[in-house]
Amino acid sequence: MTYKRTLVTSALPYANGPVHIGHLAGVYVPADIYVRYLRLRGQEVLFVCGSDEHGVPVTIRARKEGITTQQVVDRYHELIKRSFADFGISFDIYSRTTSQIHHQFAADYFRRLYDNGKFVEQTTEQFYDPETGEFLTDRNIRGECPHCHSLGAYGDQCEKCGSALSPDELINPYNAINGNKLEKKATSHWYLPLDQYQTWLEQWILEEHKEWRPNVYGQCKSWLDSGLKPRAVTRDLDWGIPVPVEGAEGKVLYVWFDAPIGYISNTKELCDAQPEKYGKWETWWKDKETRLIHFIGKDNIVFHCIVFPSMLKADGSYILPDNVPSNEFLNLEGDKISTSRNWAVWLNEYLDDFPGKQDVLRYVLTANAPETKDNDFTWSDFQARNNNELVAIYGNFVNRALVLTRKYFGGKVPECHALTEYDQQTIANFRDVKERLEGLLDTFHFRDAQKEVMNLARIGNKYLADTEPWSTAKTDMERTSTILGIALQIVANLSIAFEPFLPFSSKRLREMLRVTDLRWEQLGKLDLLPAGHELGEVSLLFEKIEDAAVQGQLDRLARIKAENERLQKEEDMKNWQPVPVKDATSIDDFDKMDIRVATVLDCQPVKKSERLLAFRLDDGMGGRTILSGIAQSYPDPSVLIGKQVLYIANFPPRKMMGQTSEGMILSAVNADGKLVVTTVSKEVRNGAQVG
Ligand code: B3M
Ligand code: ZN
Repeated sequence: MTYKRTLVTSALPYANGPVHIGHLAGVYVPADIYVRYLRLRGQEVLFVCGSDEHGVPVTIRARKEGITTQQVVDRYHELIKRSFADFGISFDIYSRTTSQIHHQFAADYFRRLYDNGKFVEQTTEQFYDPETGEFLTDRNIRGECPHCHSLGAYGDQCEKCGSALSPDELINPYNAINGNKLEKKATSHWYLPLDQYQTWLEQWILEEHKEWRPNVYGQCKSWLDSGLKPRAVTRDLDWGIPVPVEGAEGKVLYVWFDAPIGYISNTKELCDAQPEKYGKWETWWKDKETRLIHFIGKDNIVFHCIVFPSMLKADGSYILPDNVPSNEFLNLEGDKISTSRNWAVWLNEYLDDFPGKQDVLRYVLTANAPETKDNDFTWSDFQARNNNELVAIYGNFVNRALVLTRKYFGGKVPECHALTEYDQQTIANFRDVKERLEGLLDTFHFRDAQKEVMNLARIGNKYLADTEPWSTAKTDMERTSTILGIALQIVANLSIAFEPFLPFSSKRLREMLRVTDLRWEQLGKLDLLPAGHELGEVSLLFEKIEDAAVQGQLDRLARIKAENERLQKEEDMKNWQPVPVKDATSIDDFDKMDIRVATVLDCQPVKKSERLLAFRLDDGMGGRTILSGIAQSYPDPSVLIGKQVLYIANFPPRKMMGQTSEGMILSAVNADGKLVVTTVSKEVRNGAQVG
């Protein structure tokens, strides 16, 4: 299929906090590289995004800060918009889902599907806070995890053990906002019957889009294999787009119904405002000669590959996404990036600490892009890639070529004379560079594409190092002229090839070369700068990043980690509720248990186990070993050596990880979910019985 134009969307970031490096790496830098590349090729492109301002995350932030939700989204919409602009994310429009245009467009979209009978209405029992009269969404319900008994598990997931949960599984569920106990109450909502789109989705995705990234295709396949179920598209909330149906007061459109429609309403907003430049919005969303590409993070795959396409299919007049190049997640110094835990590098703060270094971050995030698996951002790697690649290879090569041309040829591009074998070999590297890069960029392999371009800089840098124009200048100016002539043509190629990745330094380089109209089609040619062309002022493209700057960032993260641990402990203690007492037992039952005291002679982690510690005990009866699953609670088990502990002596011996465990150490489950070994209040004989 050939397309006349490309419509690129990037996920609408929640307006509940600033944007961080994970957003850039996962979604926005890849999308911007792609759009800049298509524009550079002269193609018709529209790049659409905006703030996602409904949904629970923004209301949680508002409650936390004691301000209105509108104040939260107003603050973060502006901050996010400015951050994206600061990093050269070149949207044609960055709008927002609290706009009047979007509210109207999304409500009309819902109503059209409703009138055409595309929804089913269902009544279900939901968790409800009788005191506030509110129904609660999964993220606003917390309780004890049934798996690891952590007390702060959310209604959709336990962050301690990672288990996916539903609110009904939680023990003692409570309202995360005020701690109130919850009840169940009937409520009715409209559902998009995804099961009715199962067959069509299996054909459209699994048969017609085998080219989608394996992580995307695989996730869609597992959703389809598990069988699609109807999905609620409305919620009992007071923040969102009111459901445009009589009798639906107090209900709003589910955020994941309205947000993707934001892509369309933002397009309409732009086209209605500048029809002469962008034409009609329907051309972008309904004309089959438009190619639609969604850039997202992996947690949004089901919404962009299954839910939103089903919404578009239900309407019937829209085009469907041709590809959804989703990235995996970027971690920070080995830990998951988290807005709520402030475990992030915020874009606005990065620029305070590294002013003018947008391209450095763009480069490092692309070099480490989590395109097929989660990846990790470390400050040491950030410094290394800047100093060893951008400064030492690309920057050094450009600076040498320009400075030497100024020194020996008055800043004018010199003639190329007879070429040596080595010159020919160097030039040969550029012959198919355009096709190589197009092959990578057209298939969203931005990490490999950037590496390819940096290789070209490496070739240029090596060419100067090998030919040493600073030496030939002493004896052979003709040779020097050819060397620098070739080097400058390579520099001109780099100003084109790096443009999608490093727009800021590419712009500066074009100014130094005093060229404005280099086009993608010219890539690979080594006649871009005519002999005699006068170059501009020279300055360093990149500068070294010192250890102190990196240490400052690591110190900041250490402070955040310590603060998070303090807050988590506080939160656990505040929310702690003892689990209900078990059913009545009897003294006879208790007497069957033989609990004894023993001294810990040694305590070591068990190899290949993340949970087990091996206790070697002096039990006053010849000694024994007991394996206990408390390793996560005792990172340094040696603290237990010498302590007297309580254990059950008459459990049958059990083989575990190649060792025999004779009994069970008794531990208490603390409020933070950690296990604390029980002991005696003063020394007693080993072997003493506990009653
Ligand atoms: N607001 C972003 C997220 O899940 C979500 C994307 C909406 S795109 C329509 O982090
Ligand atoms: Zn858990």
